[in-house]
Amino acid sequence: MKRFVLFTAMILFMIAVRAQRPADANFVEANVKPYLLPDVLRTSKHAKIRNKADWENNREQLLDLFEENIYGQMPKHFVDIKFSLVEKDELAMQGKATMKKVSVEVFNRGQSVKINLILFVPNHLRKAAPAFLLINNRGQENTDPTRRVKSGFWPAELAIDSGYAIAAFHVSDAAPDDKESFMNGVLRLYPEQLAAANGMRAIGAWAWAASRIMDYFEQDPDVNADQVILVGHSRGGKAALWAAAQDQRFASCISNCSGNTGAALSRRNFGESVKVINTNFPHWFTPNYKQFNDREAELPVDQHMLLALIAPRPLYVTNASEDLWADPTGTYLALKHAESAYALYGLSSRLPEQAPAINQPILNTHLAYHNRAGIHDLTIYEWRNFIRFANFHFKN
Ligand code: GTR
Repeated sequence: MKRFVLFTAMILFMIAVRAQRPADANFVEANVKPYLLPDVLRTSKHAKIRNKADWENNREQLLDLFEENIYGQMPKHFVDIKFSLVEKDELAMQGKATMKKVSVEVFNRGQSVKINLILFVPNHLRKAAPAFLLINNRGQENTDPTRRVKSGFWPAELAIDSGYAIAAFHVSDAAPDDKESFMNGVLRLYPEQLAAANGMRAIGAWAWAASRIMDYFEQDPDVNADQVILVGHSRGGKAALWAAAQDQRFASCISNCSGNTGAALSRRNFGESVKVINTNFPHWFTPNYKQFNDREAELPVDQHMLLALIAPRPLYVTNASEDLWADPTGTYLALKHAESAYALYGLSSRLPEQAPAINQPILNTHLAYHNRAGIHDLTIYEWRNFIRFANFHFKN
């Protein structure tokens, strides 16, 4: 009986996954049509960006283009924010770590929303710890505060042993990942967004929540708020990029297998397309984005410019070799095309012309990359490399 239920569930899951992948999606490199990317070093008025000052002057305009057309507005104002320590265990992980559960409650318009943070900090460090913050888009069990469940998605012990704090919040606190109920979170504080064609939606709300966790870190002496590395997988990786592009307090960003409207170029139209993502997940992006279904070339931006907005901070994007849906080649190219923004800060790139071989990470640089052998996932392989990357930037 149990087996039958499991088998049926698997078949239903496979049908659901298939349903999202239209027959006309392109998975053949030779079928990618020629495309022209907007130049990272030109303003929307086509003025040349020559140096760091020009770039920084144009930052807001570039962010506005992403807001207006893709991710929606990012409300900055709220009436109050309250941090409450809900639980603390100074002897977590056999005494190696201190576990804190913190509720971050934000008030606006007579409403409040609570983002629940789970945080482990290493006990052996005598100073504030650099920290990984994961935007958790999978099951809550992946970030089990009791550590009875251990998961490669968020290997807290590995981070602690390596001298990092590790934290997570669940996307459902900020915006349920569902087209009927996504508004039951952050958007209760900003109901006007729902009526706006450039209004915030779920991915924007997750990114907004990451910034509120940053507000908390800024006043927790156990965490080094100048060394917070924001991590997201897939849809969480899209939100991580958007959050880090907006909020320069994030010292670094890691976007894992984030694919379409994450780290992959939209104009290649390889794997998932803008139309497919807007159809399957209408609650992720702003209504304006739907105008670009089958019209990627008309977007005033492409995703390499979102990556460029992270400059000069260390950025790491990844792929998995079997995850063609997320377009590994288009992801690598987006990273390559972000190089010119980093160069304005005197940061030369170590990325070769062609993507590196599978399982050959490029780590000790501001633009890091790997393509792991296997399927769409966030695994211990990723985290071992994330820690090497973080050691290079924050421990040297
Ligand atoms: C897929 C979606 C992708 C990616 C992924 C995930 O169904 O098409 O854009 O976000 O979900 O979040 O795992």
